[in-house]
Amino acid sequence: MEKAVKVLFIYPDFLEKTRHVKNILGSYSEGLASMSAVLKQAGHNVSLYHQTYMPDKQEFIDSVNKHSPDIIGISIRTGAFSFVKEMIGWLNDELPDICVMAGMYHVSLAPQEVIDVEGVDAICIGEGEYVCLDFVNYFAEFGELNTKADSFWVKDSDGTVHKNPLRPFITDLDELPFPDLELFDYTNLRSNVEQNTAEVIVSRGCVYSCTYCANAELRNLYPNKSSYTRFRSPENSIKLLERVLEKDPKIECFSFNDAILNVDKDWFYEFAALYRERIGKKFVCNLRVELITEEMALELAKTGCYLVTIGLESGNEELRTKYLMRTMKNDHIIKVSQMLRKAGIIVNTYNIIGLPYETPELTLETIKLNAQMYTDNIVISYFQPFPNTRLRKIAEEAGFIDPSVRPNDLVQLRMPGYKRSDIIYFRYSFLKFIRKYRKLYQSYSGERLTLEIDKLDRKILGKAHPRKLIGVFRQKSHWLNVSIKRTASRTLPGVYKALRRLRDKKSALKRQSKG
Ligand code: B12
Ligand code: SF4
Repeated sequence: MEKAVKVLFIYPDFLEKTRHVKNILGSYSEGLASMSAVLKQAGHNVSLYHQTYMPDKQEFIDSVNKHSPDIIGISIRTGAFSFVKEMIGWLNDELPDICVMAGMYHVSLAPQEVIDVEGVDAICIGEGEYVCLDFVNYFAEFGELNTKADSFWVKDSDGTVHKNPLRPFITDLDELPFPDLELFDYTNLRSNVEQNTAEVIVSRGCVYSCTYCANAELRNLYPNKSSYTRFRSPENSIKLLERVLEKDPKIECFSFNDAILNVDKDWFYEFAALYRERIGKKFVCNLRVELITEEMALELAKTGCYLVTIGLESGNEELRTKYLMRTMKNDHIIKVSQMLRKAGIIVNTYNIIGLPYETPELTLETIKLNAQMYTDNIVISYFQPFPNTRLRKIAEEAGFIDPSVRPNDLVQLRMPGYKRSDIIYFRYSFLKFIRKYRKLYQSYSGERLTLEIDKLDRKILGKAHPRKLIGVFRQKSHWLNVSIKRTASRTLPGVYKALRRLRDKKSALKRQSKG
């Protein structure tokens, strides 16, 4: 290698709704930390511009200049694309000689859209570590961009784009160095500060093919896709966690960001035994209902798992099977939730609202399924038709994608059966309605239960109900609440954490008393 290259990663870590909020702490990105480790190992200089809000032009250019980079690498998720385009425009105006490369999901799924942006010199499709290293090494040696770099599309000086094939993904994750925790202001990441929790990931990929998920489509880009789901070995995973604890000894909990932590049962049991022996901290993870048995629930609890998140997405079996490619049955989902709660584990669900062909009646089914599961926490997302996903194509074919809708409008589809204002109303009433239906399931049974449920359905769906007005009000009070919590967690972190612990304890007691 001729000389060390200075690579500056830019991580737009803010959402449309928080782009002006300056007191938010940032989140961890395993992708950037992992690429940084590989580049640093080869002797390059890597730094990070971690953006927790959208800067103005001057602040942006000043921040970039502080690092005096040779290459800028921008991470682009779909929701950040419009902001990134603006920033690349600023680079193009003020610092046109710096090479700009981009990577991450939006780049992999909509490469043409990204390479077409004036000022983008190269894009990386799929996994970045070693292909990016080769790209940077070439730059170090020849002082120019390698137009033949694997997994890269590279623009040359006359604007021609060289599109190179994808290199197969890394099959043995143990070969990767541990992620570079020095890249971030690690101990000041949001989850570290607010919950003494470290975000970690010990696998890549997923075996399932949910139609809305960018992960499922990414697999299809690879020549070696049949082995797309990979884990670090149990021993290597434990070493990674030990490393994290050395870096931030006040960590009390791990949050596994892996798609599904127990997808390989043998791996999971071996890992769990080592975890109990050498880590012994609480943890939270994502699981698929099909893979949870009573034995697994007990093993999870014994190992320190106190919260599990399972994807429901929709409570309607037909919509789930036909459009989302998720074939689990509601009865089974309820049974699994009981097993987890019986083992003392908090049940969290992922829910999507505004899916293609969804109607207010179907959203009520999702709400009722949560009520029957006695979920303790929920995550609700508006449906986002990510580029190149199967569900986007379904929405396009149905005519639900209206080109006049702004890319950052939270409600993306326009469907005759579900008004935008109703989607917002249900989004902000979701939790309230779960509680209402849950009360009914607790208080009544048989015919009386059916009658009471019908009554509540009719009230919510009735024409006279001022849903639009209530939706706007609940949306505003939700964000006020979030902002108060955010301020409290910053100004009185001790009190904030103590209150959270108390809340968790209370809900654990509640779960135990209900069995
Ligand atoms: C962990 C995770 C999070 C974490 C961390 C986010 C992060 N930026 O890493 C948290 C909880 C903060 C999060 C939040 C959100 N997430 Co998220 N998240 C994931 C998850 C489960 C795993 C990502 C991961 O760590 N992969 C492993 C690492 C190693 O891979 P990687 O990050 O992709 O990086 C590799 C390549 O992409 C590439 N690369 C990445 N960046 C760059 C940059 C350059 C210059 C180059 C060359 C290469 C390169 O090289 C890396 C190393 O191989 C994925 C789903 C999944 N199972 O993959 C969703 C996913 C990425 N999230 C998604 C979304 C939508 C969100 C939210 C918008 C949700 C919300 N409404 O709040 C927010 C966005 C906040 C944010 N700051 O990004 C979508 C993104 C879809 C898209 N088309 O962009 C995904 C794909 C899930 C989905 N719904 O399909 N998320
Ligand atoms: S199980 Fe989760 S990560 Fe896997 S394809 Fe479905 S949504 Fe994506």
